[in-house]
Amino acid sequence: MMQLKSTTPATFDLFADDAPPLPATEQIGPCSFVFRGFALPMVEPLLPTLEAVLAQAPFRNMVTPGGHIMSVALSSCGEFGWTTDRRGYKYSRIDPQSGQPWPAMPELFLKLAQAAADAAGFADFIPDACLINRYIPGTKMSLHQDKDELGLQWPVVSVSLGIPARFLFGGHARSDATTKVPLFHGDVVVWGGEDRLRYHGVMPIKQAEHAQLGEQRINFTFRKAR
Ligand code: MD6
Ligand code: FE
Repeated sequence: MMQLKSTTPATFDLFADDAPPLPATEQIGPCSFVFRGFALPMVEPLLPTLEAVLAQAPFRNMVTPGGHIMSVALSSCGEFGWTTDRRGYKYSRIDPQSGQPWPAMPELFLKLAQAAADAAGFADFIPDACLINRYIPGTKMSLHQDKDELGLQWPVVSVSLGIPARFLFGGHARSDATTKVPLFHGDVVVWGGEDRLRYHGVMPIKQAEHAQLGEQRINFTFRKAR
């Protein structure tokens, strides 16, 4: 059979100004989806809500068990927050920086996570943890699995805001091939079921500026920790 010629040149740049619109939904695994612009209808109230959370639990650069300072700054909201220090990674009810419980998860965050999980086939998702990450140009997140949660039957819902990222979605072994997924302001990725423990990461963020968020990318990841 004749092979179909691709109309996409090898050098095609998804970030170019003249790139065609991305499809509304892309399936990147048996139980994994990218929903383009899913969060856009909620962005306007989402940003001040985020500001209120960050006023209570500001971004901080945590130390990994290996002694490295993470380039991505973190905060959390919900019943549990994710922390790392020289002793290891864990979920805790208390923000070690303030000594207070993490800020409650805003209703709007919950609604967004629930709607995206539902669209991916995971009805009635009630996350108890929302990690909030800030990437500035040059920062990255190495390939890893999200496996500190007990609720592995529930998906991870990841919301991207601000400047673009190139998300890497791999397999169940660190050495497995990865798919590069461009993520833009308002995009939501959901991975669960048999894909829940797939390796993933974020390539170094390119210099860019977003009209509302400036030179940064904010990512929320919702999980069921306990
Ligand atoms: C992303 N984030 O920023 C994907 N995982 O698109 C993550 O995979 C992630 O931001 C664990 C903790 C924080 C994260
Ligand atoms: Fe992750």
